[in-house]
Amino acid sequence: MKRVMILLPTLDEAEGLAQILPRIPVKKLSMKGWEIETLVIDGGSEDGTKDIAERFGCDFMLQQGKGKGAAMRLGFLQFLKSNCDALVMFDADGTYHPEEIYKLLSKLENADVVVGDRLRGAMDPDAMTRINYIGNHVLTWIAVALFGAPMNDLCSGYWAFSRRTLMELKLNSMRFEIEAEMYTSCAIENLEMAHVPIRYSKRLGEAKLGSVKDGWNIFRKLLVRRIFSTPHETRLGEGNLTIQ
Ligand SMILES: Nc1nc2c(ncn2[C@@H]2O[C@H](COP(=O)(O)OP(=O)(O)O)[C@@H](O)[C@H]2O)c(=O)[nH]1
Ligand SMILES: [Mg+2]
Repeated sequence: MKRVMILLPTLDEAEGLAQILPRIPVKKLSMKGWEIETLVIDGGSEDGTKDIAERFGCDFMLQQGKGKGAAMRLGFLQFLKSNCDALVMFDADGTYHPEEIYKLLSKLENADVVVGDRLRGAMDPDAMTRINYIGNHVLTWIAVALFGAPMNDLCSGYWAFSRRTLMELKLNSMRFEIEAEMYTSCAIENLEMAHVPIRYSKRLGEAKLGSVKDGWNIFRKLLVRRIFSTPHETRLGEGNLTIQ
């Protein structure tokens, strides 16, 4: 059996977590040869997220400070300390469908990284605001123009990685620019990126991302990584966990 770590970032996501955890297809994955472990990295939720995570048998870690980017990097570091072979990450807000985990995992056999593609997938009509929809397309287009490597949906939160890939990534993002930096790092390391169309649904609970401010931060990250390809003295698994 191979092992996959499912990494879920949470900030007041009790409702979403309670909805997605029972839907993780444990049996199907086991039949396909995958054992799972689930790690929730929390940014200090005050709505009982921790209770839900523990009730469903997840490992739970409280990050220092806040930020999805810092949380994911902490999760990646935990993954590298574990004996898992692959990692699948997605948001815990009910937008992504745990039933599709195997779709990403199976594609990982022929690629280093697999990205769940919402923009060419099945997007529910109420899943994304118009400004976010346009912003996602524009940022994806800019990323490809700057880095060349194929990318269909830069800000997708549904990714699968092999262990070898995660060892290569060099990241220092604190917030929602983390996915853009994952892309730039994969492009710079010449890693093979594949896409699978996925379904995307309306989130449960309240959004933490501010469209304009976070869109700007993502754009800025792309520009910075075009000029300085790796973070200054920061490498995943070494000095990158200084969380302000
Ligand atoms: N650990 C942690 N998770 C966060 C933080 N901010 C957001 N998240 C989680 O990251 C995921 C994406 O956030 P969300 O508000 O849905 O942003 P969007 O999907 O990009 O619009 C959700 O599962 C959030 O609960 C944070 O500061 N720390
Ligand atoms: Mg979301």
